[in-house]
Amino acid sequence: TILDKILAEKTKEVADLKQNYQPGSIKGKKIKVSLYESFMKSDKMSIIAEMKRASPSKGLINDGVEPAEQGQLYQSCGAGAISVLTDTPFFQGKMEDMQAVREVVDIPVLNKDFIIDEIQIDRAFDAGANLILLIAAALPEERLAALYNYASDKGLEILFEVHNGEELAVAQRIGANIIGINNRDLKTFEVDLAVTEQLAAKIDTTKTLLISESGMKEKADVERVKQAGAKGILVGETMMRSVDLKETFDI
Ligand code: IGP
Repeated sequence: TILDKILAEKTKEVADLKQNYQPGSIKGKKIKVSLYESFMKSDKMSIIAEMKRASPSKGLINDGVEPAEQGQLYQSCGAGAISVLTDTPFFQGKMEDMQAVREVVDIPVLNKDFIIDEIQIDRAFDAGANLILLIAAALPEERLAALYNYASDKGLEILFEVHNGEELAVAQRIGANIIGINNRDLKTFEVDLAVTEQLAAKIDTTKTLLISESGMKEKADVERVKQAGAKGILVGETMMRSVDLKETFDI
C-alpha cells in the first residue's frame, strides 16, 4: 500500500536524521499555545488549515505556495491552527515550510508528517511545532504509546489519527485527548464522511477533542461532522485551491 511505501521512505529518513541531526541544532521560534484549550473553549467549529503542496492521491495541488504568506492568510481568515506537511517525497513539503509559518503566526502549528521515531519529534519541537501527528495505522500500539509520551513530555500536543474502531480503541487506551478521525483511508485513498459519524459515536466529546480530517469541500460536509460531534476540522486541498480564502473559511 501507499502507507507502506511512505513508511519505508521514513525509515531511511530516520536513519539519516540519526546520523546527521543534532537535537537542538534547529532553533525555531517558540510560541506556547494549546490547541486543545482553544478548540474546546470555542463554541464555533474550529478550523485547522493545512499547507499541502501535493499529495499521493491528488498529485500537485498548489506547488507555488509561499508558506509565510499562506500562513498569514490562514490566520487572518480565522484559522484556529495551521498544519504544515513536511514530508518531501510524497507531499513536496519540508521542515522549512513549517518554520516559515511559525515565524509569522501565533496560533498552534501542527507538524504533519509520518512520525515513527523520537528523533523526528525532537526536530519538530526544535523547529517550533506545537503539535505532532501520530497515525495509529503506522505503528504498533507500544511504539505509539512511547512516542505519545515522549512528545507529551516535551510539552507538545498530539493529534492522534484513527480510521477505524480498533485504532480508536488504541487512541483511548493511550489516553489521547485530541483524536483526529481521518475520513480518508490511507491505504485505498477512499474518502467517506460516514467514518467520522460511526467513530464519533464512541467518543466522549466533552472530554476528548474530536477533529474530523480530510474531504471537506462545502458547508454541508462541515455540518455533517459537526452534528457527529466534531469541534474541529482539518482542511487541506480545499484551502490550497481556494481563490477566496475569506469565503472558504465561511464553510
Ligand atoms: C487534509 P484534505 O482532503 O482536506 O486535503 O485532507 C488532511 O486531513 C490530510 O492531508 C491528511 C494527511 C494525513 C496527510 C490527513 N491525515 C496523514 C498526510 C498524512
